[in-house]
Amino acid sequence: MGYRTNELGYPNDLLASRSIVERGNFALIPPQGLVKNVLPNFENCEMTILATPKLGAAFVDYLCRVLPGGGNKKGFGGNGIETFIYCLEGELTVTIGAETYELTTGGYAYCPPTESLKFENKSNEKTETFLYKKRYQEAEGYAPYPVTGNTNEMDYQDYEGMTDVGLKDLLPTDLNFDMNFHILKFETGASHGYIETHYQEHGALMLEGEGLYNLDNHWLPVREGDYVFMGAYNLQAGYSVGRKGALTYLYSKDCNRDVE
Ligand code: UGY
Ligand code: MN
Repeated sequence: MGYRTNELGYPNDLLASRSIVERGNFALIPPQGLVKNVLPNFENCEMTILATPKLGAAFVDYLCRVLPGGGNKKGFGGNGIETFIYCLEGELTVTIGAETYELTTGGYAYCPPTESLKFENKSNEKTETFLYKKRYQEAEGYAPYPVTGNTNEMDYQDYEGMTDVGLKDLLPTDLNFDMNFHILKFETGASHGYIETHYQEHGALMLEGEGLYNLDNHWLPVREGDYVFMGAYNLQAGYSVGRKGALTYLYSKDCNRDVE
């Protein structure tokens, strides 16, 4: 009948949804609640808009499914807007200025605000990506530059002294950058060491596993595929529980700047 069904065969989330939206503070958006959009310059791309300023975020996050032959050839961002793309699954050819990069699963590219991000799926399979844009917050004497890498080729560092929580920094941590992307991995049973309360915002995509997430002192179940927005000063902590292995997520965090 065209219903999206869950693993038990019931229609998804018609009677209740796990989505919670506390505008300006936090939101939990499971994949069952997401819709697809068409946006200018994204050809043969299925776009899903996640956090935006309407939710209280200073950035915009998207899921972007790039169909074979699809992409953004005119360019995304530039004119003061920095952008970032993460390849969740598949292959993507990315161009920033005169340089071209071939991304595979786990690959990513940061495009500074002076350039626009162009990309194309030259493969025969769809490519799943996560996209981000934000107005770059300038600081005299500093300028960011293009960065690419692949998280599958990076090692985890112990997070805040805990051996069962690992962190990958995707961008350099120097003052040229006003934000960073990270991957955080909690082994089953691991959690943040405390409930964070900070000025910086996050958009987080759960990549694998399941657990509980404290959002403003509500402990909410989260699992692979869920998207979480954490606004400024939102109380927050992750706790990996369940049978699906480590809870891992990709997230952005503004850094190296305060309010202008
Ligand atoms: O760095 C952070 O603020 C990060 N640990 N926050 C989070 O995962 N919610
Ligand atoms: Mn945090």
